[in-house]
Amino acid sequence: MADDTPAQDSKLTITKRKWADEGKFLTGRHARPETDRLPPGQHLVKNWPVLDLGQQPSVSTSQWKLDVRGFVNNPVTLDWSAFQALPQTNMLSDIHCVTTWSRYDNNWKGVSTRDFLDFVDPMNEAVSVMLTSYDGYTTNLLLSDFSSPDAIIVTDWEGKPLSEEHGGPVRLVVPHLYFWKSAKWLKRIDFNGLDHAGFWEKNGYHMRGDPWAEERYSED
Ligand SMILES: Nc1nc2c(c(=O)[nH]1)N[C@H]1C(S)=C(S)[C@@H](COP(=O)(O)O)O[C@H]1N2
Ligand SMILES: [Mo]
Repeated sequence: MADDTPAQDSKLTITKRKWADEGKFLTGRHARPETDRLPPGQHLVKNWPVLDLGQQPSVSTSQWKLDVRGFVNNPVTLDWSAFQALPQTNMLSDIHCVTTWSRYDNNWKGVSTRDFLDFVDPMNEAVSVMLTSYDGYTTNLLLSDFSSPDAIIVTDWEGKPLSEEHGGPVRLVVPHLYFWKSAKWLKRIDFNGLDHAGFWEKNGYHMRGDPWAEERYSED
């Protein structure tokens, strides 16, 4: 009886089934099974809430600069036109804020962190990045998270320049982590040898912030 059934448990079958479950080789919105799309403890919103420390800096594209320092072979200061000259990418992704709202299908345009990393060329010593913003906000990310294929340094949302309240002219979007990691009004990126804590990470929040693992708060 078992003779004419396909080899359900062969190594290749198991591996391929695992890939199918994980959505391997797919990118963007369908990478996760639809049933697993909303992380635990989150609820869906249709609007886009504004959250920050209450100071929204006004930075025009002509004033805006991004300093890249630390363990990189190309420690640049990019102005708006230098940033626009980098490869431009569109991505669709979901937002998960630690305050429990999630928002699906945000259409971003900007420079993927992969293309950005190709340009600034991190050294082997770099394990983490610290992002610093024009409002004084900081947040830290492991380089392995910053370099995720769906992470993007954005200038546009839904075909329009990113509004000031949402971090324009330039913010980061790292959709696989809680949204506090996605620094608005991006000003500086330091490539560090150690993973130092940023603003919320020093104030009780988790160093990594994976929504599917509910890494909301630090252990102590
Ligand atoms: N520069 C800066 N970036 C920031 C913050 C901030 O206070 N300052 N707040 C973070 C938090 S806690 C969240 S939830 C998101 C909110 O982004 P939004 O206002 O576009 O929804 O921005 C993150 N990035
Ligand atoms: Mo947040």
